[in-house]
Amino acid sequence: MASTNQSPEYLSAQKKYFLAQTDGEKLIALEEMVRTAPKHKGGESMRANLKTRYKKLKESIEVKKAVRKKAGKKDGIKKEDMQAVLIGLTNSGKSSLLSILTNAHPLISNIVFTTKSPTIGTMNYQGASIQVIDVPAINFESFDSGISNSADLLIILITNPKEIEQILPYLKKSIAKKIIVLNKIDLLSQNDLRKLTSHLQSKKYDFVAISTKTLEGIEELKEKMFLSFDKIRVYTKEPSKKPSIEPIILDIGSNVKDVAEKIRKNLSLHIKRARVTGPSSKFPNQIVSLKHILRDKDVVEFKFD
Ligand SMILES: Nc1nc2c(ncn2[C@@H]2O[C@H](COP(=O)(O)OP(=O)(O)OP(=O)(O)O)[C@@H](O)[C@H]2O)c(=O)[nH]1
Ligand SMILES: [Mg+2]
Repeated sequence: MASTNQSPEYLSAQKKYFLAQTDGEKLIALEEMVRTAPKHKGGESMRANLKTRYKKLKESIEVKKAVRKKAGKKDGIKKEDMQAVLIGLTNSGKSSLLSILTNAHPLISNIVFTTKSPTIGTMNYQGASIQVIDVPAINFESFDSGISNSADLLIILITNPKEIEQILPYLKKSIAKKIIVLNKIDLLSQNDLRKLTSHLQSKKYDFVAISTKTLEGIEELKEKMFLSFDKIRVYTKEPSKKPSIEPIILDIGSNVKDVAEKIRKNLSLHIKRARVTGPSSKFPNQIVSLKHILRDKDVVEFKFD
């Protein structure tokens, strides 16, 4: 382009183009460049080139707009009490993990950027219902940072620790807890796995090593996910009967009264006596007051009047 004589108007448009911060500004500048480009015969190819660039940019802006519009619909995703979002580069195994953790059936493929829009699944874990969302790869154009900014938990899927540095810059606005998940460990030698694990340990990451193929590490991941939401599982029982299989899920810091109220409103008014066995009790079957603060995996025995 430098070989053609250019007008001051063209040069000023070109400057605007290089200084443009957004695609929109770039498009305006390009349009000005097309308009002010030399009209003489020697400028033909340059004009054609500028027109192509203009057309391509316009198309890409339109595509991005359409994608954003669609992604905006994710605001229609009803955010559940416990929500986890799967984050990672393409092919890290996000959709594979969603299909294992939940009832959802997302598209899984080794073709890059398979997932184009969010897919939601529900993970039932020991009585807790956790919403898990599979989203497009973090560096894909339809990735919507709104979703990672509002999530409670981000599961960062990687196949190599180097990917963490690529991913974290996209998550600067996120206040969510983060669990690093090293996937595809079935493809690693014992030695490589040991090396990667000790590297992640040395960085003090909260991490789990898994394989969606062999299911190694999946139970550990589920437990970590549950614990990250700051909830507790409390099992209830009646005198001389076995504890319930399904726990009651409560916020950390909940007490005996909260358990009864969660079962049924005003039920706490009918408690004659409560006993606790578990992490919060000094000894098994400790008689406690309604204000006794419970811990994860406590068993509470109620006697009602
Ligand atoms: N060997 C092995 N392959 C896996 C594992 N997890 C996923 N894969 C494969 O990796 C490829 C990509 O998996 P996806 O789950 O589609 O990856 P993704 O992160 O959703 O990719 P995008 O949607 O493109 O962002 C597929 O061919 C999977 O079968 C694993 O643990 N071990
Ligand atoms: Mg996917």
